[in-house]
Amino acid sequence: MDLFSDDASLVPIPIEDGELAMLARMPLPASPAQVLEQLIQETTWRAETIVLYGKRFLQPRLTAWFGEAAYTYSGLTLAPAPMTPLLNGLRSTVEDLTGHRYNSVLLNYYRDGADSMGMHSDDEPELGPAPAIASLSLGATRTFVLRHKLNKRTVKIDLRDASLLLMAGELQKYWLHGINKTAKPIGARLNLTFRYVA
Ligand SMILES: O=C(O)CCC(=O)C(=O)O
Ligand SMILES: [Mn+2]
Repeated sequence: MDLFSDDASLVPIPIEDGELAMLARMPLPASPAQVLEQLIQETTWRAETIVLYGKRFLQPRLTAWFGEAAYTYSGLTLAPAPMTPLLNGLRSTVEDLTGHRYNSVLLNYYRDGADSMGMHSDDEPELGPAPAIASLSLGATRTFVLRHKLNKRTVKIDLRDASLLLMAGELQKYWLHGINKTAKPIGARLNLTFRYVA
């Protein structure tokens, strides 16, 4: 499958029961490495505790939530920070490229291959029934895994430096997604998911 295009338009990725589209390299205000470094430096990162089966665990990654409203997921409420000029600029490029509006962004910082995100859907009620979620990746390539909730089919997509992935339609209703750990010696990765929270 050819997911790469020279112009700045997203290429649809054929998938049943949802919509996916990808831009191999999103235009950025500086080099991807510079944007990654600035975001890592200027963000107040949090190591959140989650409760699973009555036990407390530290999430295997660092996070930060920017936008107007607080956000609740997995029983965790993230207090919002105002968007920085850099994040506002990225948001406006992502809005132009995807044709959707976003008022919030969740930053996930995967420090190395031991950091991960469990399989989940972004299906919180405040995102609406068919949310458009735009995911910008910076740094080390990680494999984005999708698993269909009914037919259990698995789709894997490499999310490379500066790539933009749009999840839309009924994708969150029918599919789980996540980032597995990897034993490969890899560096840091940042992922920014732009969302519209009602
Ligand atoms: O890191 C990624 O690519 C996935 C992030 C994600 O699924 C989320 O923030 O909900
Ligand atoms: Mn997600």
